[in-house]
Amino acid sequence: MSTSNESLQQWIDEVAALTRPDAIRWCDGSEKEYAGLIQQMLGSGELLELNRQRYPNCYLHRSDPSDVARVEHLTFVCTPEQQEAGPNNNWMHPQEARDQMRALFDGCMRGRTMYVVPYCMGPVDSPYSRCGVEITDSAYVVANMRLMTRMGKAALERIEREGGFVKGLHSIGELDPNRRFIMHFPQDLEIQSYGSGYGGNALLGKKCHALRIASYQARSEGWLAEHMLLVEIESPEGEKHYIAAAFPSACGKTNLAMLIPPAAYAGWKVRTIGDDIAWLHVDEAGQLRAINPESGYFGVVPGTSRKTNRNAYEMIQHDTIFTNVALTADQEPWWEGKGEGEPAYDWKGQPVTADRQEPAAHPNSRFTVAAKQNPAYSPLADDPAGVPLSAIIFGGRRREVAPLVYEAFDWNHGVLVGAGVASETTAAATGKVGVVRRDPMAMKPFCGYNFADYWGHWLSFPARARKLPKIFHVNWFRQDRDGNFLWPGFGDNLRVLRWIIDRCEGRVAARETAIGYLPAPADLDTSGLDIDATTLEALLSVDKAAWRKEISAIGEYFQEYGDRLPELLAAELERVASGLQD
Ligand code: SAT
Ligand code: MN
Repeated sequence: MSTSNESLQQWIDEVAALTRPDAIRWCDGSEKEYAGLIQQMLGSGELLELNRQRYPNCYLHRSDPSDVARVEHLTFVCTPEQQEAGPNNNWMHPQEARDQMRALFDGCMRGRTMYVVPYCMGPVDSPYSRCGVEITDSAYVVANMRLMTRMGKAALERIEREGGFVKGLHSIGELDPNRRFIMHFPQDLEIQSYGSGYGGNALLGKKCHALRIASYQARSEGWLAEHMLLVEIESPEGEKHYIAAAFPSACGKTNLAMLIPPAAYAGWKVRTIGDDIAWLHVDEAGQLRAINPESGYFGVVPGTSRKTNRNAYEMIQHDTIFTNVALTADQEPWWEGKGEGEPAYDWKGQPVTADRQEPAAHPNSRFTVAAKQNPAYSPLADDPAGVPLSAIIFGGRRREVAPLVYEAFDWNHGVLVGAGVASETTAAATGKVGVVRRDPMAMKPFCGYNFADYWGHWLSFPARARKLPKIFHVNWFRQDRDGNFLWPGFGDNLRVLRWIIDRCEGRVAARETAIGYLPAPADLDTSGLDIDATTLEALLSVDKAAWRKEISAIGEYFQEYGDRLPELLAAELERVASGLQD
């Protein structure tokens, strides 16, 4: 196979000359091709077949134990000027990065097959979608890309029609952490990733393209590429709302996107449009609309049970690739919080002992599954026009300070709310877990340019759009002194979404506070919940002293951005700070 797109053909030839693969294989995205790759990986040991009766067409992949999460310290944005990448990114000069990567890629595919994977992020017929080609020497990456993106023939046809595409070059290399880099060249719409086979490091359509490169591209083209789930909520009366929500990795985006209404909410319907990434565009009528550029989910497995997320639990019973979960004695996948079965082998394949200290499944073990397997899948995920947004929600994992929910005064204040997001770190990236860090718009690891310029871009939307969604902040993770969660979370989060929707419709009042509008306890529906007045008060109040500290911490954080920080954002911070004085 070859292509009529000359720049694509030339790039493939150059990469082949550098990496020296034994064979080159174009991927067409067909069922047959996927089946063949699975057979090949079963033969090579890259995949293990799971219990065929209980988990048909499900496979387990065990990563190299040093390669189980994104590596932020090895991820770089390579722009000519360091200031373009900003203090939020690791930076390297493009030439230096290219030289370094060239040395790594030199001859790295000897004895291997080089796969050429054309893909489209977003519905193939949507004007909002963008294409890319990933070249990789990993069959596991190809199989995952087929589940996560619209991969193959149709994508290649669009590339040949349109011309432009993002170039992503990937090799697992030697899986040596000392020879591992994920480099982005936003000006050239190019990604180079070496030495990791894991998720966001290796499936280049996801974080590398759909967030880092896309955010850069979106800025110059007037749209936004965001780390957001997309969910459709339908009331018993048939009123529909579309909500986008940004939370850091492993903070419950997938659970919220697939929420099962609690018993008290019979007749409400919640459908998933996306669980990780949203691209936001202003349409011709001036309305902000969103598409999910992905077509599958790469979700955290531990904690997924019939009780916590029945939709996710059901969708991963068949045709799923599991990565780094544990195994039962009869070859079923097992993880902490599954609620059934017992592990016999841990994620490394070692027999599990009764006195084990470590979890049997890796805390960042993942499922890869096609979105259509989700019982709550919304066909609107395939709509080229996307969905009109009613609300944008920001959130993080905070033991204290942030109330259960509050609404920003207006869009510009909402940008401050997003820019001020902080969250405890999780196992989705290597490093310490549970440390509070600033994670603006949940984009800290994913924004492809200087955050100051990114906030400026967000602040440009009132001038671009006639109808913008309202902005909210939520925190499902408040704890008491003994570490108990104050809010039940999961399905009951619909109660909070209901307040949000009522605010969008102007149906419910709110208490004005210095940080934004909060629900009066009586306006948040807690009927049937076992939650006392004191707890509710704690969830819905603003501790001024704690917030003065919070605002001053945000101010300190903003100082890293120097005079590049938009004045409007500094003014919003000032406004909130002065409201907290009295
Ligand atoms: O590894 S991924 O980046 O794909 C998942 C995540 O961290 O959100
Ligand atoms: Mn994510």
